[in-house]
Amino acid sequence: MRLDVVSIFPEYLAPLDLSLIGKARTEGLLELAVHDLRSYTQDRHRTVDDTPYGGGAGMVMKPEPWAQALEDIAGASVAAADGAAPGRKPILIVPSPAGEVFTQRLARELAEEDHLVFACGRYEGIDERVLEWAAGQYTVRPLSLGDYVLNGGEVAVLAMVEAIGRLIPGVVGNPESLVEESHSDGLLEYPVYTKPSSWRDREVPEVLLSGNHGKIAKFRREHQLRRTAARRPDLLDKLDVSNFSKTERNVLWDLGYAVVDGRAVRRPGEPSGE
Ligand code: JF8
Repeated sequence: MRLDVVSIFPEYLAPLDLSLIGKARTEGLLELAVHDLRSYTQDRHRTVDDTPYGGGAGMVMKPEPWAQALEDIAGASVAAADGAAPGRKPILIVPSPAGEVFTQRLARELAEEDHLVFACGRYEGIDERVLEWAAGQYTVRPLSLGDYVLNGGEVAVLAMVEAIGRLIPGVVGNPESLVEESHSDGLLEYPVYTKPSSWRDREVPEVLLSGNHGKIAKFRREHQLRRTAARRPDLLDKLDVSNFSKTERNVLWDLGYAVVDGRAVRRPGEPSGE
């Protein structure tokens, strides 16, 4: 996979050279280039922003430096294909608080692509016409990390590249952890413990020391359900529980849920909590 990131703060993307992504890169699983948007300006002051039409606070990123950068990067993508079967358009990911929410499902989809380009905005964002124009050469995806406000796209790109990169075969050290992850799809993870078994008067749950793998699996499943009900009831509401076992349905019942038409629904008057 090829990744290009465009930013006015290329140093901000330095962590991508470290971590597991850095390793994947040196092993040739992933190609990454970070581009300074200012290198695509034409004026003496290397201007990337201007005042907003219609008024209002802050500045907006000018369209032309973006067009120069995105043309250059899409052109290099076509050249790299070098007459090979015409593939898919590269994906242009534009981090924005006004984007579709970036989820694990999206990370899995994007991990299948050949070429992702990330456009990091700053200030009040990028002139909207850039996104319209770029749709000629790219599949444009405005994406949000979540419902809170950052100062620019760089931190969002760090998170997205890590989430996508670790799904590329060979990038994660232990592929078993990916299998386990996809198993527990839609629920929070169970609590984990390590040595010592007794620490500051707190004991590791006895069942985890028992060596009884059936009981351990049941304990972990129960705690996944408890945590999810307590911390993320929105996830339980969306879950397809039609294939849940009697044991799992009993845990849901204890948590104040009944199973109706394959969905977990709150029983009236039942308190919630882990
Ligand atoms: C930005 C450019 C974001 N979840 C998120 N909150 N805020 C942002 C974000 C992204 C880009 C820019 N300000 C200027 C905020 C994402 N993704």
